Amino acid sequence: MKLKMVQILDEKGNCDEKAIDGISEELMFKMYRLMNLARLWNDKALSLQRQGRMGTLASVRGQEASNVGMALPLQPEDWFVPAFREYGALFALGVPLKDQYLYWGGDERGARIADDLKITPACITIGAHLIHAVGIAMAAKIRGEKSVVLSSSGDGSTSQGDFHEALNFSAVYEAPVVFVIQNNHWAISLPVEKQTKTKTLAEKAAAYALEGVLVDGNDVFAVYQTVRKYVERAREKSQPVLIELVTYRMGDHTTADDASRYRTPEIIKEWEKKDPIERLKKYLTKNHGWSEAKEKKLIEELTREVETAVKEYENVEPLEPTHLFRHMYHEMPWHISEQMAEVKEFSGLGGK
Ligand SMILES: Cc1ncc(C[n+]2csc(CCOP(=O)(O)OP(=O)(O)O)c2C)c(N)n1
Repeated sequence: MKLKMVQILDEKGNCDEKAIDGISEELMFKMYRLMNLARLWNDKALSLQRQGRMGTLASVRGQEASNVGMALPLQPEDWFVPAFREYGALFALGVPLKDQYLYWGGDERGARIADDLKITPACITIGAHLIHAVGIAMAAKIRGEKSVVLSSSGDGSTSQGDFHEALNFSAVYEAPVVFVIQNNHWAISLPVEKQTKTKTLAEKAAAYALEGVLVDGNDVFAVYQTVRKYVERAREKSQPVLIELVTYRMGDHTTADDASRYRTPEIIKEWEKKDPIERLKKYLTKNHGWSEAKEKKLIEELTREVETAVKEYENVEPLEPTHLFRHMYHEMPWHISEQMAEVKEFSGLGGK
């Protein structure tokens, strides 16, 4: 099967103006701002992790166009059902920067999404949330609501049974779901070529009689236009779709990984040329009066925003350690009670 990749903005920042119909100048600058914000937030989090001020982090570097471009077409009534490498999308949808620092700092309060945002918590169990996405979409359909569900997962999720069950069910019952795969080429140290014999992930849609769409995931215009088109189609006709965003994980899998053990620096150099932020910057400079002075001002402003979020995060009163044991059982089993008492004793919170 041969799928043509949707690309609007090339690596040199050239763009087919007809293809960006509906993307205002204001929206372009919003995209640029959000992509830079995701990167600065990410780099700060990596440095905090190295200083022992943050937990394990899954870097989003390189995937900013996919993240931002997929989130912006969503309407307030739509649901976003993410995996875990999507904080660029979360910021675009209004999740506070501080909350994501809390989350990656190991504080469960960071997983709490505000009630007015239709976003499910990060799903670490690979692919499991695709089933949830279908369930939410079916509920909306049965209730006659016009909301659409956008799920995002990595290439690794396509090797899970849940992925196939979700696609099949959504096709048979016509659930309004847009399945987005961020193909960043790696599932930890396993390259995508070792996960599948197919040339693309998008073509797997054919097995379920769904449309499969292949998109340059480092081209924010292509991501936005494609996702917008299929979100609106799902809303109007309740038709699911599989969209593969071809991007690249520029960092390690997480801060607990060392990617230099399984990939060469050359490949990183190749993907640096396709950098999603640089690409949009070139386009904005050529066509919308972007300048180094404006760039400096933007980066300063975003850096201040990030620093403020770090302060807010570090000023949150830590949870007392016994919190770990709560919320799981209505009645705590004896062995958990015993462990909680031990933690209390050793953490100086008072004995048994
Ligand atoms: C069901 C399941 N199996 C294994 C893991 C361990 N694990 C964590 S991340 C990951 C790789 C995921 O790769 P991908 O889906 O491509 O997403 P990416 O990390 O590249 O964003 C694996 C195997 C897990 N979290 N869940």
